[in-house]
Amino acid sequence: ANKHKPWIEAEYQGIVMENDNTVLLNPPLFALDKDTPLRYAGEICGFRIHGQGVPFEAVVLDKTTGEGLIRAKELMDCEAQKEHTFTIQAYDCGEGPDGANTKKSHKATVHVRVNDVNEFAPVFVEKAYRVAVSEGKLFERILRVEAIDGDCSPQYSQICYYEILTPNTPFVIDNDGNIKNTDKLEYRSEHLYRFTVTAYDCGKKRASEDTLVEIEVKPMCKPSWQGWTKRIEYTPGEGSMALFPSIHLET
Ligand SMILES: [Ca+2]
Ligand SMILES: [Ca+2]
Ligand SMILES: [Ca+2]
Repeated sequence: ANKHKPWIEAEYQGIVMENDNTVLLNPPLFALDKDTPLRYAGEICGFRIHGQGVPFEAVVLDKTTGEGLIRAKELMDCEAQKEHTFTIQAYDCGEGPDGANTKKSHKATVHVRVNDVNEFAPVFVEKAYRVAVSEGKLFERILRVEAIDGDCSPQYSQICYYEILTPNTPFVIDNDGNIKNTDKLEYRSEHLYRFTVTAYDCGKKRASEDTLVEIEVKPMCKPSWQGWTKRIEYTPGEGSMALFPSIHLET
């Protein structure tokens, strides 16, 4: 007779690497049956997975010990789905070879997390950046460049470093992509700076394409007199006349 139903834990945590299908389960999957060592009634014949479109299957490795494993039916894609939750149930072999009167365990919850693989390189939002700044000033920030990354985890999708590749520029970039000048720029010596910048994700994968930054230097306006003309019309006998009524110094 088959007196007892199999027993499994209430909950399991699984980890599967992206692009793989082996699930590491904690705790390991063992279905226990108190009818052991009775043949059939004390043996585990299978696991059943419940849930809609669950891309996992469970197989029995050893009928006698009730050891089983869960594996993905297809290669996992972290970018498509990071976590899968489903339920699993064990059943014994019943009362004979025909599998009559099998008993099922309760349903256990399984959470499987997909671990990210660093497949994507950072990509700059803009192919090139151009900005114009006044000469003679030190700026807190001239512009910000930004790269994004398609991986699913912070480690492999966040940008950890930006780097100016062109040597000897009077600019620095911080880890958020903010660019500032290290020296006051002078229109007389350089009208336009061009340099390339790259980015690395926190897994040290470099951007597939660098971006170009162009910084145009605008001359400061020199102070000059405005509102005067070289020629003045004066009709004799009109008395006094202001020479340049709207003259002012523009800076
Ligand atoms: Ca049993
Ligand atoms: Ca990445
Ligand atoms: Ca990935």
